[in-house]
Amino acid sequence: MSDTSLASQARPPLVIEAAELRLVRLPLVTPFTIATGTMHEKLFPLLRLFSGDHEGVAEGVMDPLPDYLAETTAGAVAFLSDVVLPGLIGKAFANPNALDRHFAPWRGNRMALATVEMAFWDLWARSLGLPLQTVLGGEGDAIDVGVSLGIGPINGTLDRIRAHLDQGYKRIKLKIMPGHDLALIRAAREAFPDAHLTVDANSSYTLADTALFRTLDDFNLDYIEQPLAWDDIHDHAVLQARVKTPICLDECLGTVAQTRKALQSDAARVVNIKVGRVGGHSSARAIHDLAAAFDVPVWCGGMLESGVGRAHNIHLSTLPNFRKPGDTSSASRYFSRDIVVERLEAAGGRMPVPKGPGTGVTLDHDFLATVSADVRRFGA
Ligand code: OSB
Ligand code: MG
Repeated sequence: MSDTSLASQARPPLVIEAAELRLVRLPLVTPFTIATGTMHEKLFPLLRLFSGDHEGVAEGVMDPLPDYLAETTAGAVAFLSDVVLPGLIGKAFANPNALDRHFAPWRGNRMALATVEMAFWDLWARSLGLPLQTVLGGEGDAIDVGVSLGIGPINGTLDRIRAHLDQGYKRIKLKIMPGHDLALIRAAREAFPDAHLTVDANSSYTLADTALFRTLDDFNLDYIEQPLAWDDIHDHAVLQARVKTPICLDECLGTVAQTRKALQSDAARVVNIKVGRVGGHSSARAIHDLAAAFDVPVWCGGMLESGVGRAHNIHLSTLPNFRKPGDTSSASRYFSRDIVVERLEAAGGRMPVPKGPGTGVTLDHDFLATVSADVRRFGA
């Protein structure tokens, strides 16, 4: 077994010499509608950290409005620019866990802090000349992937399901909300009796909708993702006791401690891990290990990431308890042009892991310049 223990790396600590933060705006090929609204473009902070000849890159997954979780793009950019990044310049960290300790006093802001943490993992892996998956403890050169389909007319959704199954995607996740649920699920199951189907409600129901979720037990769904309030683990435990279909939590799980409470109370029999949502790779890995101890499978969620975040997600997904297909589908489904040179495309429902040190992807600087705003430098 290769030694990935952080403490054993007898190397000088990495000094964060400089940082660069910018806003990137990419139009979406297909508008994406979920219970809370429709996205037409992806606006995200892109962070580069520099040390010697090496660079690490990550993107923030918070949204412009606090309608998925509480963080916002504007809030994150202010927090990173005014507080976090100035405090990091010139500081040395032996490994990514040391960075976690630096952030420990701060509450919330998991997505903002994850942006820094993930960029540092990339930087650190590149400085060691190792793929991100290797330093995270994963292996394998491809991962299973599914797709997440937004809300739309039923007939069009059935066509999209068929097209993605034909491409080999291993699981279809359908977004639902009150008034857009049973008829869609019934039609999808009738048309595709053997497909791995799941639904994601993005917190749009309450326990008053228990009868609907009991009905869904008839449709052989792999799981029901985040049916109830974004901050209510307890009610999900109550619902899980009332239905047979496994409940999967997304929004509710921001920390390892929250995940422990969910697993101990049987509020989640499947766990969606989004690296950004949980504060970075260290926390994602701890949640992965905790879920494994409960024999609960995890899968990697997505936030319509560019190739930068997508590559981070793919590397993480090579850890062994990622036992269900993730949302990390082909970049071309989201963007007509990506900000990385490498094309992150799935084939036959398998997404190849980008090769080389760190995330294995390289910024396309010429294109990036045309979609960037508000570029800020910190340090040298
Ligand atoms: O709940 O998983 C979610 C996108 C934006 C906000 C929340 C969610 C999603 C997705 C998209 O489902 C997953 C993807 O294709 O990246
Ligand atoms: Mg979700």
